[in-house]
Parts: sequence; C-alpha cells; structure tokens
Amino acid sequence: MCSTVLQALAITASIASGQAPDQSHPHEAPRYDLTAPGFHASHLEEFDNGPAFGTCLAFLPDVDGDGARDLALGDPFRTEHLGRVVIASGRTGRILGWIEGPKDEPSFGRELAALEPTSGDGAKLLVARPRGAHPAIVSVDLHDYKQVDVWKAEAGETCFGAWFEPWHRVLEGERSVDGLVVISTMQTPDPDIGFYNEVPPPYRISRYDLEGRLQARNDWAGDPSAVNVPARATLVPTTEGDDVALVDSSGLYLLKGSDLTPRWTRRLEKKYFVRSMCSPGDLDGDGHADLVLGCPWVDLGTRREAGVVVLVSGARGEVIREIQMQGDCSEFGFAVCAAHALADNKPRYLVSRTSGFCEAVLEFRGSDPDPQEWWRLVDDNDLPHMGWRVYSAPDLDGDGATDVIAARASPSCWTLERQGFVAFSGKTQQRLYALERLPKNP
Ligand SMILES: [Ca+2]
Ligand SMILES: [Ca+2]
Ligand SMILES: [Ca+2]
Repeated sequence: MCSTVLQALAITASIASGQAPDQSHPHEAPRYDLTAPGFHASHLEEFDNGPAFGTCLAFLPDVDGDGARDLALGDPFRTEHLGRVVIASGRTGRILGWIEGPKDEPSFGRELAALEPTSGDGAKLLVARPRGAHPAIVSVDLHDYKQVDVWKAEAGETCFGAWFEPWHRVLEGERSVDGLVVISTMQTPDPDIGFYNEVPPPYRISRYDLEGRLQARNDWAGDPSAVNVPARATLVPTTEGDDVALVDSSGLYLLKGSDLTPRWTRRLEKKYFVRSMCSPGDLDGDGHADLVLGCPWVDLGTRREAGVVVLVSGARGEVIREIQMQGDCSEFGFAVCAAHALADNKPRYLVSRTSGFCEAVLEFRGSDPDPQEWWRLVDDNDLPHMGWRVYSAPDLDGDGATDVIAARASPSCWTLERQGFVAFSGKTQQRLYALERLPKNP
C-alpha cells in the first residue's frame, strides 16, 4: 500500500512540475543483500575517505529498498594500497557501506559505470582500476558483491579504463548493452599532471564485447607537444549503435562504433581547449546526434578564462554555435553532461562553472532560437570548485522530477582539500545533501 501511495504522490508531483517521472527503473522489491560478505556495511560516523573521493559516481538500482535509486561513489585512493567503491543512499546521501578492491590495486573505483539488469542477469557495477600491477575493468555483481568479469589491459597499456562507457547496439529500435569502449594510454603518465583526469597521448581506444573479447581497436598518436590536452571521449547514439567521439589537441573525431574508423575528422580552432564533452541528442534538427564541448579556459576580451561551450554538428563536425555567458564569472564549461529527457523530448544538457564564488550548474535545452540558461544551482561555497564533474541524476528525493549531482575532486592525489558530491533538486534547485570528505586530524 505504501508504494502505491508513493507512486501516486510521485505522479502528482511530476504533473505539477511539468517533468516526466523517471520511469527507466520502475520500483522493484529489494533484492540486494547489504549483509553479503563482499559488502562492508558502515555508516558516516566511521567514514573517512581517501583523497580522490569525488572522482566519479554511477547510479545504481534501489539497493536499500527505499524506492529511490542509490549511488556508487569512487574512492580509488582510500589508502596507498587500497581502492574502494562507496555505496550511498540516493535519497538521503547516507553511507551504506563499501566494496573493496584487491589489495595493492589502489585505483579500484577510478571510474564507474552501471550495467542495467536484464531478463537473465542481475545488475552489475563496472569498476576501473587503471593503476597498479594489473590494470583492468571488473564487473561486480550487486547481489553478492563478487567480481565476475574482467577486461584486462595488455602489456604496455596504462590508464586502462580512465575513461570507459558501456557500448550500445540498436536492434529493431531497442538499445541494449553490447560491450565496452575503453581508452588507455601507451605510456606511464606523470602522476601529478596526467593520472587523475587525463589520458595523455599516445593513446588507444578499444571496443570489447561483454565477455572481454576485443572487437575493434584504434591507436592514436595525438599531439605529443601538448601533453596537457589529452583525449576526451563520449558515446554518440545512432540508429545502428553508438559511435565514439574523441577530442584531443590534434582535433575532433567521430569514430564509427562498429570498427572505430573515423567517420570524419575536424581541426578545432586552437583557442578551443576542450575539457569536457557530451552528446545530448540532435540539437540542430538534422536527425544526427550532436556534440557539446566545454572549453573553460577560453578568454573573452579582457575576461581571462571566461570559458565557452561549443555546439558541434554530429553529421560533419562543423561548429553550430558558441555559447558565452555574460558577467564576471569564469570557467564556464568545466564539465558538461547530457541530461535526462523530459516529456517534450528536447535535448538537454548541464554545464558547470567552477570558478571561486561563481560555482554553478546551468541547464540548456536545444539550440534554437538560442540556448539559454534554464536554471542555476549555486552551492553555499563550502565545496570549492564544485562542478569538477556534473551528473544528471534520476529522481533522488521522490518528487517526480530528475535531480542533479555535482562532484568536486582534487586534481592531485596530494592535495588534501575537501572533496565530495552535492545533490540538488532538479525541481527547486535547492541542495538536497552533500557527501563530503571528512578532514583528517592534522
Ligand atoms: Ca534506495
Ligand atoms: Ca544534429
Ligand atoms: Ca527529484
């Protein structure tokens, strides 16, 4: 009865807000055992995370049975020898516990993705551990928290899985996960410059099937003179399956998902120093999904590092539009992400701005007549550089509208500032809760 009442409330709330409820994950009876041996149940009182907490998150099914989807949060450098993935309630932010990686594989949790449950298979969490003796991506079964499948790096490959995404095939209009696309690098990057955020050239992009077998591969030299402009990638949906967009200092590429050969390549103006990229759908109405590039360090007149967001045609790689923000704030475009579609099905995307005292997440819809700031989330500034990454969340607080999480991670393993995540209501733009690193005793 409770769940019927909750559903009725959620539907009423969604009608009131004009937003479609998140129906991608209908409420299921809880079947995730938080007392299984692989799960270390613990709460916030005991929680002391490592210096890279805030690096990444993934949205899980409802593991604690309260009706809202939950969160997996990367804590990849918990200690010198141990990485882990923290599981938290999506509704309240309360820490439920964690899953530990193997000893001496310290980067377990450096990047995360969720595999949706299918008819014959339960939900799984994909976890990258790109550093250490055996770089790999593993899948963790969310029923017993055991590691089941492994995609391994080959000899010489490092940063394996610093970026990866589940690759989708489209059959008869249905999208299903068919494998993984993984970026790795062919050299050991400088840990202070290149490890946390970056995949420096020369790098490699590979596609695997779900059993870990290699399906396609492409090696990229990149531009070795520009080590600070590493590869960024995103998947671009097509009617056949995902394509892969890749940007680095040499240019912008759209690779065919089937064999990773280029559909087109495009040189970008040098000023566009791309920090983030996403593909929210067709922005210019030509039937091809397009790209959004975040370039937070572009100067605008006397405004140093004001930042711009560039919309690029997925059909041919031409710039459709450049979005600039007025005012004195800087670093607009630090992170971008595609947002959940609403009932009107217009493409939406979120853009963060990370400069001090201006931290914000802004929502944009489509490209015509002009993309506009739809709403703005401003934290109370106790998490500097909030918006290091930004995520479109499912409905966390049960009001029927999708929500937003902004992450703040330290750029360096050695910076002991506060890091964490802030969840915002997508409906009221108010802060729901924060998950922060607790400062250690000096
Ligand atoms: Ca839950
Ligand atoms: Ca288009
Ligand atoms: Ca909500």
